[in-house]
Amino acid sequence: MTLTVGIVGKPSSGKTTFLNATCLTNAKVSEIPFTTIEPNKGVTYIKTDCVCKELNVSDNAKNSFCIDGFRFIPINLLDVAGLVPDAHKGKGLGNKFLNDLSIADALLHIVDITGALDKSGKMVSIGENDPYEDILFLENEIDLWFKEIIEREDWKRFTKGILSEKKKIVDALHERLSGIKINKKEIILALKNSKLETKNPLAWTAQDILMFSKKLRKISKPIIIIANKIDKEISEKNLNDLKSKYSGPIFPCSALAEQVLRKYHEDKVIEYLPGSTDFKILNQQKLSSKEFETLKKIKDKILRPYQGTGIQKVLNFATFDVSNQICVYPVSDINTYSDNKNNVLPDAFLVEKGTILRDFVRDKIHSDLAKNFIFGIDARTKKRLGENYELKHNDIIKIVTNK
Ligand SMILES: Nc1nc2c(ncn2[C@@H]2O[C@H](COP(=O)(O)OP(=O)(O)OP(=O)(O)O)[C@@H](O)[C@H]2O)c(=O)[nH]1
Ligand SMILES: [Mg+2]
Repeated sequence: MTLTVGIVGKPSSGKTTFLNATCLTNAKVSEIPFTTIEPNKGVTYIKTDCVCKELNVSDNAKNSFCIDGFRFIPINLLDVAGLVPDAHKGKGLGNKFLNDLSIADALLHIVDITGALDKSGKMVSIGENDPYEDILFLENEIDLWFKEIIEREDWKRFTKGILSEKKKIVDALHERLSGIKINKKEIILALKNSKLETKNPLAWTAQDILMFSKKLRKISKPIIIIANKIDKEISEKNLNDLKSKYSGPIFPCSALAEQVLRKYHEDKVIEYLPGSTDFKILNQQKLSSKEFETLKKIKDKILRPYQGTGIQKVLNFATFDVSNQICVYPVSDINTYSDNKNNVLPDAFLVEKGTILRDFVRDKIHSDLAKNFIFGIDARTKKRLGENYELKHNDIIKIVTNK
């Protein structure tokens, strides 16, 4: 399954702008809170050094694309309605729409770093809202969403059922949580992290259930913090304030700047590769002096000091660092690195670190092929790889079957 990243945050923080900028979609954006109600979906690309550089070949990418030696591999993005404090009690749009995020592997929290929006997304004077509080309330709402799914107001009945049917707690929880893309490994780890492995589920207190929900949420839907609207005057100061309160990684970002750059690139006015710290003007005549000034400002105030608009950086972080993905290139010919139609390095797949060759063939190549699978060959070393071989980042592999 393709990696899916969900976009969350309070109303008007810039979630849809982020989606539109990176997926080149046209979903509705406005400064009025709760513009988005139904989720918006898009496809975007993570950027990684392509193996074509190392092999010194020119490639013919098919399931992805390759520009200047960078391979861009698709992932899914999902933008949902804004979340406000006490959404779990029905405030704002409530939290029913969180179910839209069930398939997400990680969450991007778009924080309005200008501090000019209150918790419900209404405009207030600049700096009046503390972005740190936004981080806290949003995390809490997501954790409570997990808690609701886990206990469903019938914890006693649920746990009694486990005991009488002699089901294991892991299996019972897995059944309950299967709808939000959670596996048994994650449940076992969350039980361990909340020190509830050996405690009788019947005796779990409300505090225990909440602790377990928090640990499981952290493991299965980790939240990455984005300080959006970094283009505004006040943002740098607010970012530094936030860094002094919040110790985790924070990605400064301007969704708006990315959108402007991508639009001019599409129109062939500039050449801009997502994730770059610069762009090239191709056709200055098409730019009014005001537009030229805007682009100059983006370069001087965002691209240079922040090393890009922040969007590509955070997508890569969500994919490689948080979701532990690696990149694998299957080929048919180990000498030319091509498929059977002479396409060189046609496909690049993202798989989770720790994936073994047999599962890769079944899930990414073809489930039928997996039945006839005999072994793999490492195209670099020409060595045979067994079905339990653990894939490594940038492996180039031929799959050998008995058909
Ligand atoms: N200056 C600046 N404005 C931005 C940026 N990103 C979004 N905005 C503005 O913020 C406002 C809200 O943007 P949206 O993308 O609709 O926000 P949202 O989070 O999807 O809002 P809801 O759908 O209502 O929850 C719009 O006026 C955007 O133009 C940014 O990076 N910089
Ligand atoms: Mg929106």
